[in-house]
Amino acid sequence: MTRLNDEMVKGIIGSLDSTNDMLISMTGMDTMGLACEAIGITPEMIDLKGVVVGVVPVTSGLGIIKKFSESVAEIVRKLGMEAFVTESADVTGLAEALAAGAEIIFMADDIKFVAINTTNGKFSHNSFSTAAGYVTALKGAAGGLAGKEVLILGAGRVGSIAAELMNEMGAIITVYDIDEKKMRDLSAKVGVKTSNDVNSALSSHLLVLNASPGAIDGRYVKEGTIFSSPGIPYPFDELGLKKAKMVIHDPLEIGAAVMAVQSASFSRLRRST
Ligand code: PYL
Repeated sequence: MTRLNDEMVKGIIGSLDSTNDMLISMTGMDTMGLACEAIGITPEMIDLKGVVVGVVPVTSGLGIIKKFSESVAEIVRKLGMEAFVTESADVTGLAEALAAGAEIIFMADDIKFVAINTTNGKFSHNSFSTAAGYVTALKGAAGGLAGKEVLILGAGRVGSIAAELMNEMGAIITVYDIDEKKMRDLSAKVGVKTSNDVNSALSSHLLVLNASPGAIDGRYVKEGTIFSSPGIPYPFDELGLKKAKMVIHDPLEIGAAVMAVQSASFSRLRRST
C-alpha cells in the first residue's frame, strides 16, 4: 500500500465540502450516502448521533503524518459523530481513548488502518473500506456495473477486494498489475481477465478503477473514461484529465468515511421494526 505523506494530507480538512459536492455531482450520492451504500445499508438504518470517536496517532514505522489524525477526526465529524484526537500517541493514546469512553477508535500504522468498535471488538479495515467506497462510487457514476467492462489497475489489497466486489455485481473485469504473479493469483482466485499491456487496456476501457501507485499516461486514456481512483500519488496528467469524463479521487476521505460508518454499524444499526 502506498503511504500518505504530509503534503498529500495537508489540504484534506479544507476540501471535505468540495469532496462531498464532487461525489454528489459525479455519483449522485453525498459522502454519507456513499458510505452507507458501500456497506449495504441506508442512512435511515443507522443512528450516528452521540457516537464518540477517538483517533489515536501512532508513531511506529515512518511515524506520525502531520494532520492525518485531525483529518480523520474531521471526516468523522462531517458524518454527524463526535470525534477527538488523543493527546498522547500509541498505547498511552489508546488508553486515553478507552478511558474517555470512545465507542470507536481509529488507529493507523504503516501497514494497517483500522476503526475498532469498543462495544464488541468488531473492526473495519481501510483496505476493504477504500475498495467498497470506490466501487460504489464507480457504480453510481456508471449507472450500475452489471454486464459492463471494467479495468482494474493494481492487484494489491484494494484492487483485489474491488475485483471480488465488482465480480459479484456482474462486471466484466480485466486486471492489470506490473507484477505478473499478483495478476495471475487474482485471476485464479476471482476469475477475472488479465492484461499484460496497461496502455492497450486503458485505450479499450471506459470504466477504470485505479488502485495502483503508477502514473496514468493520458495518451492512452479513452475519450469519455470514468476513473474511480483511490490510487496515490495522484496519477493523472493534463491530457488524461482532458479526455476523462470523470475522475473520482481523494487521498483519504472516502475510505475513512466507509470505515466510520461500517464500524458504527457494528453497534448502531436501528432494529428494523
Ligand atoms: C490510510 C492511508 C491510505 C493509503 N495509505 C494509508 C497510509 O498512508 N497509511 C499510513 C498511515 C500512518 C499514520 C501515522 C499517524 O499519523 O498516526 N501512523
